[in-house]
Amino acid sequence: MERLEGMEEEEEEEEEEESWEGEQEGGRSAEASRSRVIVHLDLDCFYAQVEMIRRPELRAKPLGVQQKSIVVTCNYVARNLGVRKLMAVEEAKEKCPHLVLLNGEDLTPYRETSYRVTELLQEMCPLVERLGFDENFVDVTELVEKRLEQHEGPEDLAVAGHVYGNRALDLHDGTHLRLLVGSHLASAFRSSLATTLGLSSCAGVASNKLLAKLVSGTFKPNQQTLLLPESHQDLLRNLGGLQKIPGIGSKTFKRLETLGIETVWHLQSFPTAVLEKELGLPLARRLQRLSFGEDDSPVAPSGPPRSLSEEEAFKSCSSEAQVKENLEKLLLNLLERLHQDGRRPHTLRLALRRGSSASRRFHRESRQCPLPPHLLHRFHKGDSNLLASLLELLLKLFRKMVPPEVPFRLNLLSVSFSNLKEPPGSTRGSIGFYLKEISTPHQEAAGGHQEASQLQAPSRSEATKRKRLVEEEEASCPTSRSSSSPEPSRIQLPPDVDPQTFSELPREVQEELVAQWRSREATSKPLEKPKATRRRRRNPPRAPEQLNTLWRYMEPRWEGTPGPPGDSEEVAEDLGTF
Ligand code: TTP
Ligand code: MG
Repeated sequence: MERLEGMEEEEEEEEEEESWEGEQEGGRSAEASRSRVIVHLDLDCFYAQVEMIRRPELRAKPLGVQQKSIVVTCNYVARNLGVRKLMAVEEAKEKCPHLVLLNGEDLTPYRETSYRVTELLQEMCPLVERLGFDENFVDVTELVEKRLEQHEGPEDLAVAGHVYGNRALDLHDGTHLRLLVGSHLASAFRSSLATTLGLSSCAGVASNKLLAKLVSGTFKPNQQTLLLPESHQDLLRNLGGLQKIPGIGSKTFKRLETLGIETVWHLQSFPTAVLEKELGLPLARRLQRLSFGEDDSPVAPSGPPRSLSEEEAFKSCSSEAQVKENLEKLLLNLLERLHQDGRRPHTLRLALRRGSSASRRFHRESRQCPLPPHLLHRFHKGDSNLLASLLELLLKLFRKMVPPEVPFRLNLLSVSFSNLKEPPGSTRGSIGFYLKEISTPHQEAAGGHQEASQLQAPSRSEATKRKRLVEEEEASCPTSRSSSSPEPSRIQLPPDVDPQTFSELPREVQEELVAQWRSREATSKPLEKPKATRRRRRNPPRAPEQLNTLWRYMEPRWEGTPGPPGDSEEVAEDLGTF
């Protein structure tokens, strides 16, 4: 990576191989993963469902959601009439002249609904990982075990939904039994999404993320499928193209094709030594494991997004005036979202994709820079010059990639704010804030700060959820451990803190809290009630969008195909001053 005057130059291959499969830390052993129960949920015709909720009179009509000249999705009424996802508008209208088309270029309603879905799932199970806008993984292993313990077996011996390949379950087999209970939980999740949010979904139940995702679309819409270990190979071999396997992107697919490997079966039976020689040991092993349906990757609970981004795809943008106009539009949306998020960005990034050359179809170039300190404190103050200053920075980044005298033709511009941090002095996102939220009713009443509705003792699931928030905060605000820190168990806790909750916190968090209380004592400043309590409770931590399997959204199937939905997950660094 080359540094240019405080900017980071970065060239990205958009369609990239995903670290789908678990070589990461925290991955479980193959033995343990066999006994897991994972549910994958995918909302039906997501954008179209959101539109039908907004306009119920359209439910029975064929409905498509249009971005530029593409129908990005359509409801199942339209699908029954031959319209397909990602069909050109022209073709969709030929298939279905009565198709109602709604513009879906403003992603706000989809994004908001998407977070509500994840939030609802998190209330039912703490281990939820978002994947894109309309998919979530839930690791229900522990819930299943608890249910089995409580009822000394499953409450209901019938599977909820389908069993892949229509296989019969053996109730003497522990794995079958756990998957059976998993199917009941999946059904409960789906019912809850339907009754609370009015959204229908499909689910897959299997022993790992890969298989749960692969099986969930077997019956659509509004259905679910359980996969028994005995059917793993059938599912994989019936997939068709290797590209259906998340983790095998088009680049890898092409490399495999040149080796004559086109199907799952080919990959499974290809001599390992040759594959290792051609692709290198890690990739070869990873691919072959995927081809056998092996995936140890844990369901990683999603935290708040690490960056917020907006992008615009177009047929052509070839003048600085157009660039400026587009950047301003993107910035306005981003500033609105930042305002809702409450954190402050420290890094600004611009990405673009040039239009013409076929060889650069998937290629984005980007530059980023740290936001200058004088701009940082102007966020969230309705500063009218902020937009102009940011625009100026973006244009400088733009000119680093496209020198003034060089003609250009772009088909995508993307702006993102990353390195998001709570503003100084904010208690909203501090770990202390979350800890205070889980204080006991008695203590809260004594403190007199909380609203009546919050004086209830938190339910177990709420407590778990909040505890997770504490952990997420900790993860995003690493603290250095001081060797001279006092033993947290020996310290005098402030009266508004529940000792039980405190004792359950990780040591680092305890130490940070102690440090906060000490400095509070030193300045004799009473703990203020966090002003944003209500908003934070309505908007729980947002999850990063997982781009790993979303590469397909970025592939410009047609000129002007819209870009990916969602916030990209990017790790940004400060790179000196701009
Ligand atoms: P999908 O889950 O692929 O599609 P879907 O939910 O509309 O339909 P299905 O019932 O088959 O699951 O994608 C989720 C949303 O993402 C979709 O509603 C529209 C959007 N999207 C894009 O913006 N670009 C794309 O290329 C695709 C495939 C989807
Ligand atoms: Mg979907």
